[in-house]
Amino acid sequence: NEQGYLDLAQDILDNGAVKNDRTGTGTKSVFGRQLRFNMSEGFPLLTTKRVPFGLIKSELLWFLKGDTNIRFLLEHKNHIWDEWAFKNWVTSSDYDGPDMTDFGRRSLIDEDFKSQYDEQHAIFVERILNDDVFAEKYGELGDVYGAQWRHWRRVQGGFIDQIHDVIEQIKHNPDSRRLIVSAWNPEDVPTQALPPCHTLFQFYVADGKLSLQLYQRSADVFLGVPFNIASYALLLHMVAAQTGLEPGEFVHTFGDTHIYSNHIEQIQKQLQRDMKALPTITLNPDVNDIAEYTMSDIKLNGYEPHPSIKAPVAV
Ligand code: THF
Repeated sequence: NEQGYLDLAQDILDNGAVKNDRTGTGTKSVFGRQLRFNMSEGFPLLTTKRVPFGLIKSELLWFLKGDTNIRFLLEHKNHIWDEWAFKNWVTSSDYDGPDMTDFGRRSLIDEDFKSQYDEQHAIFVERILNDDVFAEKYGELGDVYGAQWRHWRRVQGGFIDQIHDVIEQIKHNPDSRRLIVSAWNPEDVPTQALPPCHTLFQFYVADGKLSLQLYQRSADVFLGVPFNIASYALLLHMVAAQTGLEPGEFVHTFGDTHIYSNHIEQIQKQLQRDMKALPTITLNPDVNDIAEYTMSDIKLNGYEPHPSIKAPVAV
């Protein structure tokens, strides 16, 4: 539950090892932790800061459609994956604007650079939305979750639709211990810009209830994890609805569990707040294909959190 999240953050602040990381930001981290969320207690969207649920919905719909192009996200005003597509654009030979090397870090420390970056980013977003050829080339993230979940490339040719297959297995073989969706492909990892953080998840059925456990190899506790908890809890609700089961527990298992050095003040502020009652969620019961949910088919009720707390995302 939410107290578990807050305790995890405090544990990292108190006991975490200081390490450097891929992004050069620096983190405090612990290894191997677990949180559990029982869906009967409410929908696990944090209340100690506002978490933008619309962005979580549109991102999950995007994954479930098997879409890997950020255009769909931009059409929903969702910018959480922009940096990764923007990086491909500004390092390509087609880009002839100002130098954007290391834009994530530089825009935090250099105001003039930040305004150049904001301008180039706005141009990029406009082009993805309005120029089909450009969008196809530079909006594409390639082998992210949508591809791994819905069209995993087979060595012999053709594709595997892991989401379709796991839903069929839950319906027809609920006692199976192989109800797994994997996003980790060792063959692809060396060439991936961002190898999947949500490496693998497994379903479990007992007493008419469906549970889901995620193994997350790398977890950005302040920015990413609140999104990740809500996203997999929503996925659990959707798969339960599609298989005629009640949502049970979401079990969130973590590998490298870290707080970025530029998120410390923000998490300390959050830790001083009191939790409020959790919201609930309602899905349109008439949807009978998991890829067919739209934004308005998913309703969040009674969410009254503390205000949001802003922090920079490490790229
Ligand atoms: N990279 C890093 N460093 N952290 C991550 O959490 C992360 N993700 C995804 C891929 N790479 C990652 C992207 N998910 C936000 C939230 C989730 C993201 C990326 C960014 C974010 O900035 N959230 C803000 C609100 C943003 C807004 O309003 O537009 C927030 O306050 O919550 C791991 O899944």
